Amino acid sequence: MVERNPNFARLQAGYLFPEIARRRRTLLEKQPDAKIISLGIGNTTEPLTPEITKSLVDAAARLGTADGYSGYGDEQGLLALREQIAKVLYKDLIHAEEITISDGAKCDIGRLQILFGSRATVAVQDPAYPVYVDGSIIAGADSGLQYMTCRPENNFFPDLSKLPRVNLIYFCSPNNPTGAVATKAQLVELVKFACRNKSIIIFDAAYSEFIADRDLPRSIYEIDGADEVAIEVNSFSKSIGFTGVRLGWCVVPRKLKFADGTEILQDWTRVITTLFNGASNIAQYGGLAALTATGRQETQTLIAYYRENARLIREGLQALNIQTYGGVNSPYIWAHFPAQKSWDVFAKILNEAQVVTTPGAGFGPAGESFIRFSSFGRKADVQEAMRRLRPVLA
Ligand code: PGU
Repeated sequence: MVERNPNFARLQAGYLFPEIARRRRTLLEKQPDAKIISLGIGNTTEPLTPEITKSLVDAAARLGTADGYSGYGDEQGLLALREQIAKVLYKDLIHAEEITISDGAKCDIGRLQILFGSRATVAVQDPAYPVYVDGSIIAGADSGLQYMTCRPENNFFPDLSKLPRVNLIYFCSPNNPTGAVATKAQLVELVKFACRNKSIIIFDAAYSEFIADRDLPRSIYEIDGADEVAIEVNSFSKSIGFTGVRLGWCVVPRKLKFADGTEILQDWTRVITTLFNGASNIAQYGGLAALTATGRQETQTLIAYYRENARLIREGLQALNIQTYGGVNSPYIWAHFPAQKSWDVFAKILNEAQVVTTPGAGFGPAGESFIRFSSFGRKADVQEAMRRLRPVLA
């Protein structure tokens, strides 16, 4: 018999979102006619936009011709796409050669965990996207895991003076699940802390396109010195609805070095070339189209749609005297239910309103008593969900 990898025994139950899907199925078994609305998982619902759809179709059609066919590409991704990301999204703050194209931010987070291995010490925001903790546990990098509490009392920014020295600091802004966006001053503090402690920040900017406020940083590289201490992951999932198409990227600046002086990019490239054969060529042409002037406009329209949903949820909850956070420069609304258990509130909302949410406790201990509402949904469904919630939460 093969011995089970002991790391798996240390994971808490199943991954959060399949667990929520299981509870939804249980309700459907009991009430097959229930018209369930999901404001749970952050999964996009709106169709791909015209310019991007056309580029995907064209790319697929080219593959059906003798001249246009291509097989494996560069593992790092299409150079044209890397160049456009550097230019359009980073205003050349970083270089194309520092960008690798991937099949999504989650996949890159997993590969980064392979890069740093089981000896890395880790800090995560609490609450946080579960992949940082669960992935660290699977990689065996969870001994001494530090939780950086992020609650309304500290404006969802951790007290770094309490954090011991760690190798890796996962930081997500706009934050999943709290919806908080770090200010420039806060990120300056974070970067200085990482410089002082020789830590590496893994900055997850998957929701950066939701930032409307021009004073808020969209990338960690807007902060001086970040290119010496930070890796950034990002994705086309939420900005252009590529959750199913799959396309993302990772920035590993050349200035980032291991203790022995090796460029981290060198080993990252080794991971990519060994364990990943590159993102879909069709998807990459979709990404290129998203970075044209028309593609950028379409992205803004799509984001505006979800942002309007976020407003409806925020204002709907506030009208019920529920304290909410986020949902302005972020697709997530973080609602507070003091003195209640988040799984209980989740169950009440699911059973009495047939609305799926995400219980805050699923994101870490500091998420207890909070519920995350996702604005990814159809507007009519969001409106209906808010109507149903009124009698249940009033
Ligand atoms: N990073 C953050 C912070 C996320 O919230 C998500 C998706 C991802 C990365 C994944 O990006 P991809 O580029 O699509 O891989 N979070 C969603 C979906 C659930 C999940 O397990 O990824 C959520 O509801 O939190």
